[in-house]
Amino acid sequence: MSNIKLKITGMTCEHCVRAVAKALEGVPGVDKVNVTLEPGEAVVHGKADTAALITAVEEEGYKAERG
Ligand SMILES: [Cu+2]
Repeated sequence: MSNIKLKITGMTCEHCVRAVAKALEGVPGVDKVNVTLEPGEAVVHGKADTAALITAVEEEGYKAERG
């Protein structure tokens, strides 16, 4: 069990926050996510692959990097 923190770029409102959270929740190994708009960040609890998390966010149209 570990936490992975991601910097998310491109979120502008709560709708974006929910879209990113939903995308991250769909990645295997994710237990819980906490996404914030200000700052644009996601903390992912579980044992998911970081690259898979970044890909999931990018598929929603946002940019993610390890933060
Ligand atoms: Cu939005």
